[in-house]
Amino acid sequence: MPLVTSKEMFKKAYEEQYAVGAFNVNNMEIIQGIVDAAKEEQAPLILQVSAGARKYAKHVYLVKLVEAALEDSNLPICLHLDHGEDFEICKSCVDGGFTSVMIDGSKLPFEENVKLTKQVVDYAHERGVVVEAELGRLAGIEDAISVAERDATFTDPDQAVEFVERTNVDSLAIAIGTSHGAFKFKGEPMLDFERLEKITNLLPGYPLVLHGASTVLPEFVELCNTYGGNVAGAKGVPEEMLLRAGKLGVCKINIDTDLRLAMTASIRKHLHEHPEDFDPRKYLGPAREAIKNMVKHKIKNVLNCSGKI
Ligand code: PH4
Ligand code: ZN
Repeated sequence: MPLVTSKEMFKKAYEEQYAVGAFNVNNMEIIQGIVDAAKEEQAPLILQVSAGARKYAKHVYLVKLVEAALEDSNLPICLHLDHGEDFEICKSCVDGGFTSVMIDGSKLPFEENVKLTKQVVDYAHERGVVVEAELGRLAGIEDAISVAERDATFTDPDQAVEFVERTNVDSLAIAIGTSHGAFKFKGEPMLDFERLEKITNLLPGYPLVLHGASTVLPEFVELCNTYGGNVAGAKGVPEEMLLRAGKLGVCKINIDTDLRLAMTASIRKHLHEHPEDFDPRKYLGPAREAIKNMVKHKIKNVLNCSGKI
């Protein structure tokens, strides 16, 4: 089965009110853990590569590993560039076998974001590749944040419509209160669902994307901390909020931190219990299994996309 774009995945996800998981990949064990989980669950899958992952593992290694995963799993998989910051990296991934790229112009003024996104869309569409863009800046909602501050940071619904119309971009990442990493909220977790509903109503049928969507499950924080780590106070997006978002037009949910926590907790625990081990397979094998279990949990309890291939 060749790589696919996310077009059909998102169409079905939108209609059936679930989300597809987009998991970040950096090495073979992470890819294998994710793909094995999706295979067992018969779930659609997006594997995404950041600029940092490309630098760490090299483009060609990641593409070849994903090709191996396709052959091994026979699943429809979309290979996506996460947070491409300029035209050049997007072009390099389009030319280098990816089926989807993100151009992240969210830090730019609106007009510049439109221009850059349009440039990438034109290049990618001519070559059969789909594009994700971002509008608004990711930031957690703090109890003290004012409506004016929220309006200045989060995605403006009317601007989202104008942005999509002018760029013809295939999906849009929006800011409604999620943020990257393990420390998303200082107080109670909160997302701006009112804003999400407005955007969905103004863009019916259009796939939205949620970045920074790890839940940071307490048991993994505790596991990390028990074996010498320090992620005290980490807090993520509650699972019921993500399920709700999946019913409101969010078709792609990005998860990276939860995989990092699961993998690191497993390695810490193994080395603590087996200080005599120095064969990497002894700790990377269980770490791969931990990734697999985490992804299965996400597919069943957060994305609701089991059996949706
Ligand atoms: N991402 C992951 C970004 C990873 O440079 P890098 O490889 O560290 O980038 O785009 C997410 O949205 C992940 O969200 P999460 O932190 O809540 O898992
Ligand atoms: Zn992101």
